[in-house]
Amino acid sequence: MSTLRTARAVAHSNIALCKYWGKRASDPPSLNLPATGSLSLTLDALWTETEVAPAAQDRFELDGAVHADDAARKVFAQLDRLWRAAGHGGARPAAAVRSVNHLPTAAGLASSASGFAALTLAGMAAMGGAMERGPLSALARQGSGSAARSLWGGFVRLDRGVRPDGEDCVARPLFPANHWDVRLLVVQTTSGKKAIGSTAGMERSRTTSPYYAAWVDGSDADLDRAQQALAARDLATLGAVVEHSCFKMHACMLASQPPFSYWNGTTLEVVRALWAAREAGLAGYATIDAGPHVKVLCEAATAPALAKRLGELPGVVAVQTCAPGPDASHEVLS
Ligand code: 2P0
Repeated sequence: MSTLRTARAVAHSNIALCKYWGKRASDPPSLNLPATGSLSLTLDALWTETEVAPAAQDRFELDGAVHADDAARKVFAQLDRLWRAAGHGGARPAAAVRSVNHLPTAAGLASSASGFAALTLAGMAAMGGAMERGPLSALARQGSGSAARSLWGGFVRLDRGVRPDGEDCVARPLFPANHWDVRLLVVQTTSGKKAIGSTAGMERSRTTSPYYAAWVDGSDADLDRAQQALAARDLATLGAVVEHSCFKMHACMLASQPPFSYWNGTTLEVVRALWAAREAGLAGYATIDAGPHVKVLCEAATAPALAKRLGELPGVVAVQTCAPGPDASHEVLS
């Protein structure tokens, strides 16, 4: 088949409980191989829906607006990659990509995980290629590292792998969404423009932070401990690993030259209030990504009280409560 069909996919966002930060050397660099493995929770309330259809020329529409920028270039580079992986030769047919992010308005939450996962599924389905999730995860990773994890629901692990071609750097589901009734509170703090993109931030950490080697060295042990705690549904043990992974990653950024941080003042106030709440018997554990928002892992029963308490802090714009989300899905429409 050298033409495209029309296919649509839905992929949910994910938050890393053990973080990916830094890339290992790869040839070509577009393999996008992580220096650390990661472990994530897929979220029910945040997702991207993407349709790939034949068109007279390439066109990328995101949330109703046509883009011809760096984001569009990355989208079409991903379709080129999928075309080759599907076994087709020659030029890829032109495609219209329409994507809608169902993320809270202006939340400043990353959409690249759900976005590249949905694009990979819809694109491969439109091209008539194999839909096995493992190889698709390796392809999604090349669009964006965190996207490799968004093909599955529940709790997902992405090992860094050792092969130069990255074929063992593929995510896999550890536990389905119904394994454990946890919640992830997305505590949104007011946001300015990001100081530095995450790809550039990772590279600055790798090349200048004296803590980078320690960060990478500790990551496999964190993953194993987190997986064991997940299996046992042991929140205190898992939470300790989650915070350790998060704060090691942010310490690595602070120790870079020049230093950088994604936090604002409220970020730290939320963390301090969370720790105080924990002392008072409301157990929640913080993780923070390449942005100023705080994500809090807690049991379902604790979530309402914790959300209320953190939502009342000055500088907190909103608190969204997310449950474990489902697998990504796709359908071929015509
Ligand atoms: C993560 N982050 O594991 C980590 C934690 C941010 C902090 O993955 O360069 O957009 O496209 O592979 O996946 C954000 O970076 O980076 C990220 P690229 P990505 O979720």
